[in-house]
Amino acid sequence: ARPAETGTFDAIVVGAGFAGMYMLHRLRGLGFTARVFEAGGGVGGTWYWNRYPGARCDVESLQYSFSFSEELDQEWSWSEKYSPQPEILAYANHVADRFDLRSQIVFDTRVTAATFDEDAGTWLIETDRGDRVTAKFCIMAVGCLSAPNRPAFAGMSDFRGPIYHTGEWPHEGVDFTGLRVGVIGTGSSAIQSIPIIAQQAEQLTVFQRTATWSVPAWNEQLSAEYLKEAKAHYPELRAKARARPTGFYFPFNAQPALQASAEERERLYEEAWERGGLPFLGAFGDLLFEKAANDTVADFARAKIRGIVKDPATADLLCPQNVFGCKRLCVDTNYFQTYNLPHVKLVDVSKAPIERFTAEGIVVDGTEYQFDAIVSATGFAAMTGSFDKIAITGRGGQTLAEKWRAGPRAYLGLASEGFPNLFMITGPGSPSVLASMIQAIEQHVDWLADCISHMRDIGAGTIEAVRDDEDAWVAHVNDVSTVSLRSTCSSWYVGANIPGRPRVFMPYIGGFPIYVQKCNEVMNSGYDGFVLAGGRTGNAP
Ligand code: NA7
Repeated sequence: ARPAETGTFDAIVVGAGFAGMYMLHRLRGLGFTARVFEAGGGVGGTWYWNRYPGARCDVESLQYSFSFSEELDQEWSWSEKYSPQPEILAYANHVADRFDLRSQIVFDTRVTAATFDEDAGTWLIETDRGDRVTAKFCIMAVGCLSAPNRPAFAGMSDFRGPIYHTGEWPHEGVDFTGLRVGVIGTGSSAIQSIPIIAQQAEQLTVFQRTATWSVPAWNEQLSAEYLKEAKAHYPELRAKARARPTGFYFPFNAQPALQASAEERERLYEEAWERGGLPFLGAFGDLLFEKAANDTVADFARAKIRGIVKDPATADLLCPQNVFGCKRLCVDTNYFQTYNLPHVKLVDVSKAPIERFTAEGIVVDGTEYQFDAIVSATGFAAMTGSFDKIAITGRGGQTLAEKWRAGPRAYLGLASEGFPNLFMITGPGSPSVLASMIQAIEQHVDWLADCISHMRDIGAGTIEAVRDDEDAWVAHVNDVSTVSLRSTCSSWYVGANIPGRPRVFMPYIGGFPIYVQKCNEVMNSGYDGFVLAGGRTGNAP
C-alpha cells in the first residue's frame, strides 16, 4: 500500500481520461500544482475500461485525437480510419509519456468525496485509499459515459456463469469459443461486439428492447500515402472541424430532403451510405429537424436492413420504428449480416421484458434461454452518473445530488451555483457528447486554464456561477433541444435509459461554434454570469 496523500495543491483533477490528462498538462504549463486521482490502473478513461471485442471509436481517428500539439499530430500515425480500442489506449499512453504526466497521476484510486470549506475557500478531496488533500480548485474530468448502467434483473445472482458489462471488460479478454452466449442490449457497444462474439460463440442470442439505426462504417486501413497527405493539411482539417456544429468535419449537404425529388433523395442517400458512418447524417440538412424528412431517410435505412437480413421476421424486428438518429446513430461492421448466421438468434423484449435470470440463463415470456455467459451491453448512466458516485458538498452543506435531483443544472456545463471553484469538463449543458468529444474537452480545458490563470492575475479567491444566469442557460439548453427531433425519444441523452431518472435533455444541441462563441464572450466580458470574490478567504456571495 502507498502512503496516503495529505498535501495542498492548486488543483485536484478527478479522472485521467483525455480530459484529465489535458487539464493536468495545461495546469502544469501555467505553473500550478496539481494531482490527478484516477480509479483505473492507467490513463485513457473510456478507452481504459471499454475493452469489449470490437470496441472502436465512431468518429474518424484523424479527428478523434488531441489537436493542441501540432508535433503530436505529426508524430502519431493511426492505422485505421476508425481505430480499435487498443490503439486509442496506446495513444492515451503515448500522450501521458510524451508530456510526462504520470508522475502527477495517482492510479487505482477513486475519489469518494469533495467538500467545500467556506472559510478557507478550498476543497477537501477524499479517496477510497485514505487520501485527504486540499485544493483551491476541484476539476471533475469524470467522463460522460463512464458509470455503467446495470439493470437489476430478478435472480441475477442465481446465474451460474459469468456476467460481463461491456464498459468494464476483463483486461485479459474473454474467449467465447464453444459457449452459448446471451447479449442484452443493441446500442453501440452491442452492435460493435455482436459480430465478433458471433465468430466465437457456439450459439448467440441477442435480447433487443429497441431496434437500433446503424450505418456501415466501411472501416479501412489508412495507407502511408493517405496519412502523409492528411498530415500535410492537418491544421486546415482541425480548423474546418471546429467550425462545424458537431466539432468534426464531414461533407454536409444543407439542402432540405423534402426539396429534392424522390430519385435525387435515393441517389444522395445511396452516396451517403457508401461513405458510411456518422457522416451519413450529412446527406440532407433537415433530417434531424423535420419529421417528414426523417421519414424518408428512415424508409431508406429500413429497406437496407431488409435487403441484408434474409429472414423476414428477424428483419422486421431489426427495423427501428422511431426517428432515425434520435438515439445516437450506430456505426457497424457486419451487424445486420450477423443475423443471417444459423447460430445467431434475436429475441424481442420490447413487449415482454426480461422476466428474470435463473441458474441456467434468462427467462422471457415464460421461455428459458440457456447460456454459459451473459454480456450486459446496457450502457451507462450518461452525463451525471459519475457525479452521483461522489459525495460533492458545496456552500451551506448543499450536495450536488440534491441540487440535481430534478435534472442537472450547470452554467455552460462548466460550473454549478453553490459550488464555488468546482469545475466540470464536458458537464451537462455543454455540447460534449453531441460534439467530437476530444475537441469539446480541449475547448473546456483551455477555457478553464484561462479562467484559473486570470483569477491568479487578479488575486481572486473564488469563482461561482450566478443562479439567474445558470437558470437562463439551463432553460436555453432545454429550449434549443426541442427544435431537434433528438429530444423526442427515450435515449440516454435524456436519461430515459434508466428507470426513475428525470427526463431532461442534457447535452447542448445548439452547435459547437455557437457554444464556443458564448464561452469566449463570457471570458472576454470578465466572466459575465459568474461572481469572482477576492482574497484567500473570500466567499462568493
Ligand atoms: P446504449 O446506447 O445506452 O445501449 C444500451 C442498450 O441496452 C440499449 O439497446 C438498451 O435498450 C438496452 N437496455 C438497457 N437496459 C435494458 C433492460 N433493462 N432490458 C433490456 N435492454 C436494456 O449504451 P452503449 O454502451 O451501447 O453505447 C453508449 C454510447 O457509447 C454510444 O451511444 C456511443 O456514443 C458510445 P433501449 O434502447 O434503452 O430500449
